Amino acid sequence: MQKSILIIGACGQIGTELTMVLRAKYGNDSVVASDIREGSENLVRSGPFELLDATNYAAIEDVVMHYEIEEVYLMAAMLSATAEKFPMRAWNLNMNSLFNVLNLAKEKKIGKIFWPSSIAVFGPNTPKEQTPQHTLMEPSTVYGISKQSGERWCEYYHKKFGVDVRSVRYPGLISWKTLPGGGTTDYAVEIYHKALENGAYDCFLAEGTKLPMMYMDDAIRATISLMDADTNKLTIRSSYNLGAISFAPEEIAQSIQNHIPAFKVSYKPDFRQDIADSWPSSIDDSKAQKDWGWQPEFNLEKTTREMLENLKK
Ligand code: AKB
Repeated sequence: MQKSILIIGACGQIGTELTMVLRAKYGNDSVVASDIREGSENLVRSGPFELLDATNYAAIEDVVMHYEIEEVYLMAAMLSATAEKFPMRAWNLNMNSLFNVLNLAKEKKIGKIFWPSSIAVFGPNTPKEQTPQHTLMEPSTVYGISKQSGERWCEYYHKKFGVDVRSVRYPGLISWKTLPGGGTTDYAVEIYHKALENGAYDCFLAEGTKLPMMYMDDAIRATISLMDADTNKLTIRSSYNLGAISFAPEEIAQSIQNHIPAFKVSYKPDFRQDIADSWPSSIDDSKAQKDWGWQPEFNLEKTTREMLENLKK
């Protein structure tokens, strides 16, 4: 099936892989990648690419009209750790970019939106284990507040204006193709790079900090499955809980030591510890399983094998 797709924030950790998977699925010319800066050569050269500021409504509208875009994946965002340093910039980027695409859909200029939320919508008073879909949410970070507000707006635009917006609450994402930037869960990517480069890693989170995580292939599959799902089956228009694996730094370290026995980890928690402490340890994603058949395929061992094999190359 042919359709015209725009990815905003295509050069980031998720956007880079999502663009290539969607190009393989729908054809290179059907998937327009855009970002505020150029990304990898492969991404920029393999199909249409536009320099685009996600906060500029007129610029997005121009691209949408020019390419006759039907679906938008809005992947541009400032993540948790950076957002604590630049609260107003984070709020402006995370909220204005969302309003831009919601309003384009309200005006029927685009048909369907994917917008990523995060486990950061939960806060210190949320039940930590098997965090339910519907529960107490009092996020204590700038990023979490923006994502929770975004969820409310998505649901509102769906109910009030019939906007077809779909979303998941991503856990920490682990990938080898593109580095994450400015998140609290970034340690779970850095640790593999450092294990191979130096045989040692200074972890910025403390032992015992168990967080929900996911290998990127699972995250991309979840995103596309949700976008392909029958609209009548979707019961959540804020954002779906999405789970895969949960581990603490010493557990990922152990899984690396199974391959690199001499690998050493030390723990030097910094300001990101408070952010991590406010987030869940594991996620109940039964709604996503029931509504659109979500099932993860990567456990920690499989993730570690993939990461080490690919990074070694
Ligand atoms: C972050 O750490 O900020 C992100 C997230 C969990 O949304 N990876």
